[in-house]
Amino acid sequence: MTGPKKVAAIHDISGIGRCSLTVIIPVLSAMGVQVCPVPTAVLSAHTGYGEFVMRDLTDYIPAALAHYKRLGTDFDCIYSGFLASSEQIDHCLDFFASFPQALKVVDPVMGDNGKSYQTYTPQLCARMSELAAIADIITPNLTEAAILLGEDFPEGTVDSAMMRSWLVRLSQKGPEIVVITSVPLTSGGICTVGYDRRRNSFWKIAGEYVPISYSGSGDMFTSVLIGGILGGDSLPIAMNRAAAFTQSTIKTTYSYGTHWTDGIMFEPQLYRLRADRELSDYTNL
Ligand code: PXL
Repeated sequence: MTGPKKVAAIHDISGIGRCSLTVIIPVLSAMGVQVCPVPTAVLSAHTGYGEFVMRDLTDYIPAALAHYKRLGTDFDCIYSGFLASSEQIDHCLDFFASFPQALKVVDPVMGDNGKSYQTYTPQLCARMSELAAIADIITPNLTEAAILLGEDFPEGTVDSAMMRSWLVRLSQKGPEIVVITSVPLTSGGICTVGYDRRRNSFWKIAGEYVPISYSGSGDMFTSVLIGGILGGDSLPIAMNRAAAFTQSTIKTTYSYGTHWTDGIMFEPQLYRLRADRELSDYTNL
């Protein structure tokens, strides 16, 4: 009887390349969740293109927050992602603090494949841990997990014991739930691993290796995860839902042979987010 859940999404909007808000809005909307975008920057194309036009919206965020407070707006979830400046960390902290009832999700977007994104300064990366510390849920990929822990990016495969230790160490920084994506486990495939501190439970979703990493895959994963959790999923079911949809859209994209910068081709599959399906492909980690 309360209508759709409402998420404030603090991310950039990039004109081409399918990532951040151009993925988050359709995915969460398809899952019956209302997205209220709080853009951190407008880019002609995501940073993976190398050349792009960018307008930093650092001043916009506190002004929008002040407006929402005057209106008495409420959100069920605040979800932050790609940031354009280290001052935006302070603005996100204010945003999260202003809606204490909301689920706090931080995707600590900083890099992929062992490298940080072009616009991410060492200062911005260093401050990302302040946001992770106040979150309920964080969803780093393996590169971002390494940066948050001050570890080197692991080359080659990693074992389950090491991932359990990384999950616990990340959770000790604050968040009750930690999910790490794009993990090449020694047991095979590219896996998603998760930890729920309250239950002391570790989860793994096994995934197939696809030899290209499309932009927007992380935004897709976290959006479906949030849609699942707001809809009442347990953590392993939400991880299963998010990993299965992301994997299937990655395989759709791969079949067309498009360039990775074109991003994850989700449009043909969007309708499937509304379909009921059995989700039992998780195991203990
Ligand atoms: O998907 C992460 C992301 C979001 N926004 C911008 C990016 C990237 C990754 O490259 O460049 C602008």
